[in-house]
Amino acid sequence: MRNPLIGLAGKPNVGKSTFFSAATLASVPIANYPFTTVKANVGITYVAVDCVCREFGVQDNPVNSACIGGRRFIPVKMVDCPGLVPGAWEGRGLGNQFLDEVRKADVLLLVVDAAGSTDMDGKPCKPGLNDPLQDVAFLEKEFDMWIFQILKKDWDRIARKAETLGENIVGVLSEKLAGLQIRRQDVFRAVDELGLQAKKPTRWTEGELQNLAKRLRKLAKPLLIVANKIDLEPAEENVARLREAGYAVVPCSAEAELVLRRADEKGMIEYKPGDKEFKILQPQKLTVEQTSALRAVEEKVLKKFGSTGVQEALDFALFRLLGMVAIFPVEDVEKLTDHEGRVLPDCYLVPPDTGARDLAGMIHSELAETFIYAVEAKSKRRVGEDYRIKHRDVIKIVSSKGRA
Ligand SMILES: Nc1nc2c(ncn2[C@@H]2O[C@H](COP(=O)(O)OP(=O)(O)O)[C@@H](O)[C@H]2O)c(=O)[nH]1
Ligand SMILES: [Mg+2]
Repeated sequence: MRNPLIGLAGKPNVGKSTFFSAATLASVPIANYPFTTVKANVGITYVAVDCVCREFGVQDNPVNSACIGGRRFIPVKMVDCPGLVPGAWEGRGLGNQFLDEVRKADVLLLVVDAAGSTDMDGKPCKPGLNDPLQDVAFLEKEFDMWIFQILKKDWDRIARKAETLGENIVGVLSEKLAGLQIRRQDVFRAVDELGLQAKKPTRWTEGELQNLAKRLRKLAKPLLIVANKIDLEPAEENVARLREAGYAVVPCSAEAELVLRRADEKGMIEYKPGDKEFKILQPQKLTVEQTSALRAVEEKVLKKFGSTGVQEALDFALFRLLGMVAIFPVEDVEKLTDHEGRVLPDCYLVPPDTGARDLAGMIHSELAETFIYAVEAKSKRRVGEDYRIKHRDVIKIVSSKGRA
């Protein structure tokens, strides 16, 4: 089953790497490591859902994920992309390298310095001097121009060939854009919404190609604004301005999350990602500096914003923007166990509108072919292949083969 990839993008110095370090700090040890090769800038982070263990009143034995205080943490991959500067699409800065990383992402966390303490090129400046709204505008333009440039390359030849051979332009474009995680259904929708289906591809104007690029980017790379550095004074007003402009925004302090996770890792505090508070375990063991750093996080971030925003941003990206559905497969719907008797061992993420047979195929291709029906454990109801998997469903697949 293909797990989604979260891309961290933004200007230099806005806090992407801090966010990455905090989010990938292994506070959640998992036995069954699902990813093999991991590059330096690719890490494992977790999205969290309310586990079903409490609803069923059982003690679970998580395998592919972790259950902490009733929250189930599910691993997903995240890539920290090199910083983007204006003109990256033309190769400025680390432009090409950047775009090569972002190509594979399914959803983007656009990290901005909400305190306005970094200039357009990512150099530190006095807080409040830079406008994060302008950053968002330039970053969106970079993405759009990048896709536009790919579309435009060889366009005349491709358009002529498609017309001559009577090929469907949606198919041709989908092939061209496949490496960017742009799906055929996105291409179809974008072409349709712009009324381009009725027009010969050789007649599509440059402006129409630009609009198409923009539309495709919005469909295929949904983005969440991570308004970072909210611990600094001018940030709060900018968060409001970003929201007024219609963006999905999560206020965030990556640095605060890093402080908390490191303190938790060392056993100084008890803190679970996403929490609105933490507990100091052994106050006498903390230095004065450590205590004051923790108090600052409490006062400037947690009390004001309800959390550091790191976990919230990850969860928002996967569950709200991508509409992913968390599902617990089991073999025994009474005991909620797998074939080894482990209770609610796994939690998987599946795309929206996944059907019961699709799910069977994601678990094991053979299971889709021999699928008979499924059982939804909360209602103990038998459901057919077209049943749409719901968020936090517990599902048993029944097949003619019987699964090994
Ligand atoms: N005040 C504040 N500074 C932060 C925060 N997150 C990151 N920084 C600082 O911003 C600077 C750039 O961070 P870094 O993660 O390297 O940014 P990147 O270039 O986007 O990867 C560093 O000095 C960080 O300590 C935050 O939440 N609050
Ligand atoms: Mg960095």
